[in-house]
Amino acid sequence: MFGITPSSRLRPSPFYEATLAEGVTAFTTYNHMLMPTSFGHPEEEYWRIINSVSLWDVAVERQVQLEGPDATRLAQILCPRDLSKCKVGQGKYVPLCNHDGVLINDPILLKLDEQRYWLSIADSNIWFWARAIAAERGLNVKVSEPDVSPLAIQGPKAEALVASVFGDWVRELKYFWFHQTELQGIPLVLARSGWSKQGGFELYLMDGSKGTALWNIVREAGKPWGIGPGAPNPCERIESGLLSYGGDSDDTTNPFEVRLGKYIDLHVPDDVVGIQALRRIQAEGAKRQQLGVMLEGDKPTELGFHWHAIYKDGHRVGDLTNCVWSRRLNRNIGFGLVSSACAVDDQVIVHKDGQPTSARLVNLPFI
Ligand code: THG
Repeated sequence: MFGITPSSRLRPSPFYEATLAEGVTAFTTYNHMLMPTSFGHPEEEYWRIINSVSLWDVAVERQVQLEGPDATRLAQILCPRDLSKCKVGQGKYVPLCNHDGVLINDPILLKLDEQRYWLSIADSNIWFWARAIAAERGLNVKVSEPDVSPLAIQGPKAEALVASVFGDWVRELKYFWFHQTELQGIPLVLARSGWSKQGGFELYLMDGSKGTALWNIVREAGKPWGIGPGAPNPCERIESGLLSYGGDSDDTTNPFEVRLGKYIDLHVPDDVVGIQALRRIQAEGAKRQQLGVMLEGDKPTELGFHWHAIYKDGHRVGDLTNCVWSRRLNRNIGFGLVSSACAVDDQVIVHKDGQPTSARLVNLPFI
């Protein structure tokens, strides 16, 4: 389509050379970096995640490190989820909100030490945010972005592969928990996590010069299980009901609207950013909700990646925030951000360029 002009603002992933060698055919931008999205075989790449094991360059999930005497204080001030029982070695999914209770990121928080945390962020600048909040609150904490780059191993065969490389102890690792370890001298954090519901692990590479080496070790070890290159998959994640921050949310979306209310603890201290607004929103009841949308018709439709208006009984009730052809359901499916007055089984109309398509609201996840 077009080229990309290199610049020092476009930061390279340590796995860039390895993905080029694998034949990467498309990238997206995320956190001022390029993330591979396709290796030219979409169908094969999808079934690899569902049936075997897939290797993803997700170095774009940058780590915002909080370190120092007030790191725990800052982590809690930034996160409207109770972190008081979070243990070293544990990770937690945390919706970050601004002062109005609007979702501004949905990272995984990793507690590395009593005084050191990583926020493994989605696509928005939390480094600026954390520094500003720390400075305004007069906290003694260093906020930085260390040389850390996640490599995801996802799919039902991921555990067997990772156990063959690191040992059987990985089978005991609980969801989002992690261990600092190394592989042939390559320092890394190994976590059970990843943006799919097919199971898997993430290796947080802690030496950016070793990206190709790490990729090749995992690639070689994965051969018996049919490993191949892949990327976070829009079809799998929509079938599985995983949220894409910035894709399924806008600058007014709060966590209650997009099924993240279970990660909000309203009893956290009053100085947690956004908690007062979240208490108010919860008391008043969220005005929108996220439901599945199943479109009529059994042929893939090109709805693209823009939001599309949803109507019910002639009134606009919300938006279809994404839409994809489900290879397992043989239907076009997506997420609707719709009025709280809507309900599962409602018949609705999705409008695209004036073209109406009938659809039904359903529970999430689809599968
Ligand atoms: N890997 C790493 N960091 C990340 C992502 C990642 N940061 C940004 C983004 N992706 C975070 N988004 C999610 C969202 C959901 C989940 C994982 C990453 C997830 N959710 C489960 C669910 O919703 O069912 C379980 C959550 C729970 O109950 O605690 O797994 O991919 N490093």
